[in-house]
Amino acid sequence: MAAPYGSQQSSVYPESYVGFDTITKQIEKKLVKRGFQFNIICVGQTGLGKSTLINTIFASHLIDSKGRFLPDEPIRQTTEIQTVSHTIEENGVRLRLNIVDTPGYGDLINNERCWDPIVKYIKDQHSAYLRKELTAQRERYLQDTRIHCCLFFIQPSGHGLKPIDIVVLKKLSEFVNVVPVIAKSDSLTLEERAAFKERIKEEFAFHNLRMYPYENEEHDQEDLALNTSIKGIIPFAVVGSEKNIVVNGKQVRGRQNRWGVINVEDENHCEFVYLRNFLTRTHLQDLIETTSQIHYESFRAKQLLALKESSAVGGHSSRPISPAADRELSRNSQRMTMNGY
Ligand SMILES: Nc1nc2c(ncn2[C@@H]2O[C@H](COP(=O)(O)OP(=O)(O)OP(=O)(O)O)[C@@H](O)[C@H]2O)c(=O)[nH]1
Ligand SMILES: [Mg+2]
Repeated sequence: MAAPYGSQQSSVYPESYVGFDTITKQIEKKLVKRGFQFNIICVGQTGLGKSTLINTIFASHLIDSKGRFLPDEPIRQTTEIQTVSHTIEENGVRLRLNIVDTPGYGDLINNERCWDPIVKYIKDQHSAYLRKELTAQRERYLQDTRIHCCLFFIQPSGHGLKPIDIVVLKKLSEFVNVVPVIAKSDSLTLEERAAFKERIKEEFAFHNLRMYPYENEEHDQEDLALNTSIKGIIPFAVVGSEKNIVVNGKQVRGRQNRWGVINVEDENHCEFVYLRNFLTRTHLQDLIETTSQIHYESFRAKQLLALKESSAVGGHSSRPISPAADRELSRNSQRMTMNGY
């Protein structure tokens, strides 16, 4: 609320001032109080640095990656889907960031349907939200575990996408906003990186793979310009590291090689900072909104339609709304049986 009743002074507010322009402040205050939740999932073939990048984003050792700190340590590998959460606060705004780490796929003898658990996990979050939404006495504010962004890791081969990646990307992009990243991009020269990006984009177009951000009629000039510039960078060429290294007396997150240091946060070395800005500064709200309005909406519509059809076909178990509705329902199901549905 802007000011207590009776405290407005005529010298401050003109006669004609009604005060509905404070609605933006009122909404902001309510939203800030509630806080925000943002859910990301990392998907890709095994050993591409998913767990390491999550660590880099959180800048602390929260998830075990395959990286070894001592030579005789055994190799660590992500073996199950696991979530790491952090609540970040900036100027009074609370953001709960959940990053879901997934086991890498593609290193088994039979890789058929090895991506199923990941796709199922994403769908399950939609189902859980739908179930909560449909309960008779639903909560005022539903906890949102739906995945807002899927970071898809591409091997820095320089050649193009692997057949398995194309299959997985096709599946994922039906349900979630997919943002591709080139993993371990320190292995590519600048020219190789630029050529690889172009090749990957051509493959997306050729295989009709819909990557985020999407075209949207509601976008104004500013949104369009922002998306055009971000599409020029995607797939982000990233480098991850779990270590801090001292460069010129300053601690930086980086990778020490025989010939020097790669500073993860240096824009001349890799595009990690662009990815972080994209996720937290420029597209956070749009990723959440697109999940809810496009992916969840289409999932919801399909589920409810299937539910309606199954109750229309088999449907005397559910209680009719009224005798007339019941007669209509049985007429419809008779008609459907006669038509061979
Ligand atoms: N050169 C280079 N190596 C990296 C990078 N990121 C991670 N690594 C190394 O790659 C190895 C695998 O990293 P992980 O983060 O465990 O990979 P992952 O994708 O989580 O592996 P899975 O859990 O098996 O799917 C480790 O030795 C990391 O130190 C990178 O950006 N560049
Ligand atoms: Mg891992």
